[in-house]
Amino acid sequence: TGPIRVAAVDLGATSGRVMSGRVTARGIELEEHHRFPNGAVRVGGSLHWDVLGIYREMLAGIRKVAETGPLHGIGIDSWAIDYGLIDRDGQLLGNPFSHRDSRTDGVAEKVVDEVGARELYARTGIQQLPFNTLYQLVAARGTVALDAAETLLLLPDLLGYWLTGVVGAERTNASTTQLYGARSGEWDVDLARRLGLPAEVLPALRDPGAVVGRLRPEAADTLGVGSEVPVISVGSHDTASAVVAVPTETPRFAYISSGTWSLVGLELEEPVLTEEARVADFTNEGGVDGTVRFLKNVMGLWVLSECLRSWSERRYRDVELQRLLADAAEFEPLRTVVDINDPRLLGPSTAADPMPERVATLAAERGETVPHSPVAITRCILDSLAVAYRRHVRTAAELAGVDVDVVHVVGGGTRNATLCQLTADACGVPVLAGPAEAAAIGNVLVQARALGADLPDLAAMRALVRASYDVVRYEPGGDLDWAAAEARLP
Ligand code: LRH
Repeated sequence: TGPIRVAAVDLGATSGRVMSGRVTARGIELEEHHRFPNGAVRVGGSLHWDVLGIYREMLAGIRKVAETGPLHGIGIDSWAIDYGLIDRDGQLLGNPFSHRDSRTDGVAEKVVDEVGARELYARTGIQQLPFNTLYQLVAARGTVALDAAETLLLLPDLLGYWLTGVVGAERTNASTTQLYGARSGEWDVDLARRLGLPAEVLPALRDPGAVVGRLRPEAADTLGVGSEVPVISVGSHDTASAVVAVPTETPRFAYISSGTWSLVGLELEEPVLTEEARVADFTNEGGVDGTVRFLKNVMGLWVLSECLRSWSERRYRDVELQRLLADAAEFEPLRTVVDINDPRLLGPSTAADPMPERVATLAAERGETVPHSPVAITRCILDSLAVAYRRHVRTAAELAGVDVDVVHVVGGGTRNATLCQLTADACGVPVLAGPAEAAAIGNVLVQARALGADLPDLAAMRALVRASYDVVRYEPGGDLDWAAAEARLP
C-alpha cells in the first residue's frame, strides 16, 4: 500500500488535539493541525464536560487535516471512564459529568458493602477509583436521564456516533468502567443488574481496528470530505493508545504515561487478580491486541497544573511554568514528600479550597516541612511524584513476578526533564523519555493497520515508532536516599 494519511483526535482533560498521521513502511509523520483548551465546567454545583464544544473543535481540526491532504480514516481517543447517555431518539441526555464531580462521594463504599471488595475485583480487576463509571452510574440511579437512557456511550464512542450514527463500545475504554469482565472480555451484565443498573444501555463491544462506520452525509459536508471516509475504532482509551507507542525494545519494561494523570505500570498478557494485587489496588485494563495494562493511577501533573491555575488567579508573580521547574530543580531535594494520591487532591482548585494549601495541609499532617513558596511546592510535587513512581513500578513488578530493566515515559510529561531525571533516580533504572504525543501516535498506528499497513503486531508498531522518534535517556544517579523518602509516605 502507498502512504496512509489519517486524522487522530486525541482528547485530554486540559487540551484537545487533532493531528494528521502519515504512515509509510519507513516511518510515521505526525503533524498537529488543531489544538484547543479543554476543561470541566462548573454549573449548578456539578462538574460537566462541554461535549458539544469538544465536538465542534474536533470537526474544525479534522477539516484542517482534510484540507491539507488525503484523508483515509478518522480515529478518536480520550480520557477514560466518562460517558454520555442517549435516548431512544438518539438525543444526548444532558451534559456528561466529569469524573472529578463529587456526586460519587461515598458511592464506592456502598457498592463494596453490597458486592464485596474481593468479588468486585475478581470480576472486573479494576482499581478503586471513586469515579469509576460503575460508581457514576450507581450515583445516577433513579435520575430522569438514566431512566430515559437507551444507550450509554463512552466519550470517544459518543463523538464517533455523532460522526457516523453508529453506536458501540470500544473494548479498551469499556474495560475501565468496572462493568467489564477482566477475564470474559464482555460486559458484566450480572454485576450491573445486581446493582440495579439498566444493563440494556451497554452497547455492543468492538475491538480496536474495527470500522465504526462511514460518515453521515451531514458530518461529511461539515468536514468537506466524501462520506466514504471511515471512522476507525482505535485504542479509544488514551492510555491504551499511548502504550501502543511505547518504543520498547525489551519485554522487561515499565511505562509511565505522563499527562494530567500518570499511569504507572506494566504490559502483561494476562490480568493479575490476586489478593495482593487487590490490596495494592492495581488495575487490569484492556489494551490493544488483547494485552493487559496492569497499572496504578497516580494523580500526575494535575496537582501542579491546578497549583499554577490557583497562583495565577491570585496574581502571584514568577509562576511561569518553565521558570518554576528550573528553580525547583535547584531547590533542596526531598525536603517535603506527600502522598500525591490523597483523594483530597482530586477535585479542582477553588478560591475556597486552593490546591497549594491542600498540598501544604498534607505535609503538615505527616510532620513534613510545610512548603509555602511556589518553588517549594513545585519541588514537593515533583519529589512526591517520583517517590510514587518508584513505589508503583516496584510493586507492579513484584505483583506480576517480572523484572524491569527500564522505565519508558511517554506523553506530555516527557517535556519535564527534571521529573524524568528524578524518576530515573527514584526508580534506580534508566528512563527513556518520548514520544510526547504517544496517544496520537498509537491512534494513528492502529488506524494504519486497519487500512492495510503491514504492522502485524505491537512489536512492528513499536519498531516504526523507534524509527521515527528519538528518545531521551536519563541514567539513574544522584546520592539521595529514595527508600527513606518512600518510607515517609503513608
Ligand atoms: C488518562 C486517563 C486515565 C484514566 C483517567 C480518567 O487520561 O484516561 O487512564 O484513569 O484518564
